[in-house]
Amino acid sequence: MNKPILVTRSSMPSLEEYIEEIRDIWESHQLTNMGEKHQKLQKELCSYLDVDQIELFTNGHMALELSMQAMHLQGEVITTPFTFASTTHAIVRNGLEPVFCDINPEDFTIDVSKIEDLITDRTCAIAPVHVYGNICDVEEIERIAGKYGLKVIYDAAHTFGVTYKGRGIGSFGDASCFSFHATKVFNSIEGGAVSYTDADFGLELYRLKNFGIRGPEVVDGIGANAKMNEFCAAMGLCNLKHVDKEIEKRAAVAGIYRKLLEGVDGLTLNPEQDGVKPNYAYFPVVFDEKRFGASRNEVFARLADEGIFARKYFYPLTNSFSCFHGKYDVNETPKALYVSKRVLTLPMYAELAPEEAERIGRIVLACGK
Ligand code: T4K
Repeated sequence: MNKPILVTRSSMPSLEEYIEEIRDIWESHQLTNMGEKHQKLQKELCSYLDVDQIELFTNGHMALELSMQAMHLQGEVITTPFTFASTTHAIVRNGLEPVFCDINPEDFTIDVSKIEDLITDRTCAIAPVHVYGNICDVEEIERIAGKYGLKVIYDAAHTFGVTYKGRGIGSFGDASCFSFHATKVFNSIEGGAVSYTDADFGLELYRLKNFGIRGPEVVDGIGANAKMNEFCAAMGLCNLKHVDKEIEKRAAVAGIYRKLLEGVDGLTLNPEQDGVKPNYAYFPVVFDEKRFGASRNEVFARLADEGIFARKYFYPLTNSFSCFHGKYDVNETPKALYVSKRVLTLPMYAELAPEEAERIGRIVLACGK
């Protein structure tokens, strides 16, 4: 029996490299609270992500939640339900009302042609999601936000290193929130960051992640604790050195899948977007059962029989979560509903061997007619 293959596998530096990076922590005893590693990672990430400023966090979720809080938003936020729980929860946990917009079934991001119809006098912001590394229509979102005076907070958890027209994706909108979770293209074990340009917003974010402390004897905000610690920052510093190579290896895996599955009747693959440098974060396939001859769930089960654990990211839709007690209607986002019932993300990580990717692709193919 082959070793199980999971949907992803964390990238890690060599043990020696990590030990070397954390060695001086044993001299400084600075374990957390914006130490040297934190500051260094912050600087290096600004440059890698091609953004003005960033603030580091314990995880991508706190980056999102505290970004919304730092903007002092009130009312409704237009977002999509085809995302991880985090996006919707960040809105609701801020006492804001999510208003769900449908997605484009081609690239899984917010359908910008539907945003304006959802704007009311209570709308304060748009929280679009760059899904699987695909970017939203940032230009149209900027136009709409400008016209109606709305804030834009991008969930950029999946778009580490992605650029659009040569510009870092985190430089669009008022804030872009990245995740550096173990399962992401770039990880700091757990971690996250917000990129932004407005210095006052940055100050507010900093205070929110550190108890609202302004100085040793001044606490003028009611903040949380969401600081990245030095061990996570050290992991980030190590992984950052290898991330370009990792993305290259992911591209090779995507190439193998694409060669086998592209053009097969009933299968829709992730698009290649114009002007975008991709990061190959995920490899989603949408299954049209009638044309392909097998449903998403059948392919999922067949792969599992072979010890291959693909995932149904993102099923169910967040607007169907039981925690919302039926408050939202999934039928208002029919395209998101259609995709969530049919999509499967295949295993994707740098160390996935070409022959394993080939085997996975062939098993998927064999499920069809
Ligand atoms: N917005 C979006 C759009 C997101 O996708 C996410 C996170 C966020 C916001 C929030 O960011 P964070 O607060 O998480 O930084 C995973 C991740 O936990 C989550 O970060 C991610 N999205 C989501 C899409 O996937 P699960 O529950 O599916 O993870 P889990 O534990 O089943 O892991 C998946 C596979 O990854 C495992 O089968 C093996 C591999 N793995 C996992 C871990 C934890 C490793 O190789 N190493 C590990 O340490 O949620």
